[in-house]
Amino acid sequence: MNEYKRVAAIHDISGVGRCSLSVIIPTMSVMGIQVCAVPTAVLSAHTNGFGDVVMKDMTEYIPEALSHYKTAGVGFDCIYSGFLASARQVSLCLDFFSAYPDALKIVDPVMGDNGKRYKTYTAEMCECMAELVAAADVITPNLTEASILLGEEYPVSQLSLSEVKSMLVKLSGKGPETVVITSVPMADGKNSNVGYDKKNNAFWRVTYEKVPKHYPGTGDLFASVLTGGLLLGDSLPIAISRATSFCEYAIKTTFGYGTNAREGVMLEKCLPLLTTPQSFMDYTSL
Ligand code: PXL
Repeated sequence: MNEYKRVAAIHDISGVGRCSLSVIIPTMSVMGIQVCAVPTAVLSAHTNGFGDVVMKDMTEYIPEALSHYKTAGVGFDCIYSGFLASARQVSLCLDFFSAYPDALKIVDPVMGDNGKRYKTYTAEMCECMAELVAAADVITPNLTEASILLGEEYPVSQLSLSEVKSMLVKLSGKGPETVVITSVPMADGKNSNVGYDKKNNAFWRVTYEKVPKHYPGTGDLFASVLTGGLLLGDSLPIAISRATSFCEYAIKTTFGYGTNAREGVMLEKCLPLLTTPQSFMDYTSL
């Protein structure tokens, strides 16, 4: 038994721009969760606004790290995968899942945003991501990633309740018990993060106010707080509510300062909120 919940976070580390492990480690740490980084790539910056970034692929490192953890008897309560640097890394994540069958398996199928694939994601990698999704307990795609996984066009208009429910059910049909889709513009004009719990056939929605600026890394922030919440015992709607509320706070704090969006959200200023006791009940059942 670990004194603190321990998570293996299989994600990249981007030096500049506040995303991936640079966000995941501090966020989950202040929530009282130990994060063990398994870097999939090391980048000078994220790929959204800094031009030609330097990227070193860490594919060869991952199986050696896993082998070491097995030899050393290191256990994990959760395996959380995110940005991958090669198609082979999908099977390496699956090896982590197999090595820790009791761990909660969270897959953030990082592939794109705003209707577009990230520069480093090939069509082959997107196809392989479906295999990882099939093995997950929980997945957290944004609307772009949900569309890629379903082989559908990115929706050009706002979504009705039944369209959103249908996407959630189709995604869970690929394997995961729990699906959370983020950044969904809905037909009533409210932007929402929506969740589905297949076992209880329950649908949840948490709305938020959007600002006219897009900050990279907020999907990683959302998945970190959601994962942290679930590991600390939150129900699904409360975890979605906690993650939505913190992302909204971080985005609005940052927006007020007018900083360049490529720098991501001002996490340093916002993290203390996660250490204070708060109540979350900002969800509706659909
Ligand atoms: O936040 C997602 C993400 C993660 N890792 C890298 C990225 C991005 C989004 O741009 O570029 C390297």
